[in-house]
Amino acid sequence: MSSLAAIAAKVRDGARLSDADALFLFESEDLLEIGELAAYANARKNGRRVFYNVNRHINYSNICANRCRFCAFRRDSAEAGGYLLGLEEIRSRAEEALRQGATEIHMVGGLHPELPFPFYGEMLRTVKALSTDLHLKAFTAVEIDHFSRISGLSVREVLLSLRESGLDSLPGGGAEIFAPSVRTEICAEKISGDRWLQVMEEAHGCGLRSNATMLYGHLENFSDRVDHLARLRDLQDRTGGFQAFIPLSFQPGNTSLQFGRELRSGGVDDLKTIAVARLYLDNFSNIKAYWVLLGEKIAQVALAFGANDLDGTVVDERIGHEAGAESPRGMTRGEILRLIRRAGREPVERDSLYREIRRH
Ligand code: V47
Repeated sequence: MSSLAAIAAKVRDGARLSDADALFLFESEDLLEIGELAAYANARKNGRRVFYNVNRHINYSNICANRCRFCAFRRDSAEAGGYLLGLEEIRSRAEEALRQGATEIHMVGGLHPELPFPFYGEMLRTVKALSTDLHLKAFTAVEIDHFSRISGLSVREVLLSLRESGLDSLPGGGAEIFAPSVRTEICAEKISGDRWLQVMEEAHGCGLRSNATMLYGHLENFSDRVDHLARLRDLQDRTGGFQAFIPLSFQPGNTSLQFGRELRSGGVDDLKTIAVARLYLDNFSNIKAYWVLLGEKIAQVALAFGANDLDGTVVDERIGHEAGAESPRGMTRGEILRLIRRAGREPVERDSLYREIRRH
């Protein structure tokens, strides 16, 4: 039987929490105590340091063959507002990012029904040609699976080919919720949770690091969240290839999952989810408070609930904002530093592999 006292004892002893413990925490209303435990677990790993990076998102296309119900970003090929960025445009956005001190480009897009596989390698080479120091974190496991299907290559061959072209790591998107009963409701056409995990395992096996996400606050229940975290912890035990876990707070605007605004998760759930992730995912060093979806204020408070990473400057976020996210589309380095300092923490600029670039 789980109890907060028994869980607290495990945390103090550095013992692993069970699935039942995680469920107990999600169901508990003792937000502050859970937060304090998570802050303790985080401090043991990361002290008072909070990571951020200088990055830029480039969404090369919003045209997507899938029809995920939580997504306000996707368009059909012929639909108004559908776009595909040309290589020149991608180059010029990456160049601008470099001028602004970016060390990372985060590049993802929809499953474009017409683009051939070689286009994606060319995209990477175009950006990498600007600077070999610029880290390319590109393509979710969902895109990698798509490339494998359109090229006839295995997932491993796709990953090796993209790495040749400049791919440095994979972002954590596309995980959504692994539980099949919810997954078929919210993103029926998308690859299964098992397949997402398989692609990540292959990536880690090729020496590519990646992140992991969980989209929460829609139709899933707490058991679905625990199932999701359990599968991530299990894979991380086997590969150690995940760098950060990022809970993604569902934004209902302009989606077909919006039944009014009542599906927005709320600050208490956001903070609890960060805290439970920190406590349960004992083999993840970094829990990211993604300010774009949390909003700056909750993201800042999340630093006292177990998060140690605020993501980056981002610059031109689209996926969350199309769905009604109320945060700015980007933040300056100065704004991020202010958020971290006013939380009483020590900002550390990191590179994409979580090496320190500078302490402030
Ligand atoms: O996979 C889509 C999510 C993800 C909505 O790895 C939505 O460093 C909320 O994965 N409300 C893409 N979320 C974003 C992502 C990400 C972001 C920042 C950093 C990293 C990283 C990864 O966005 C999608 C999906 O799960 N998403 N629609 C929505 N309405």
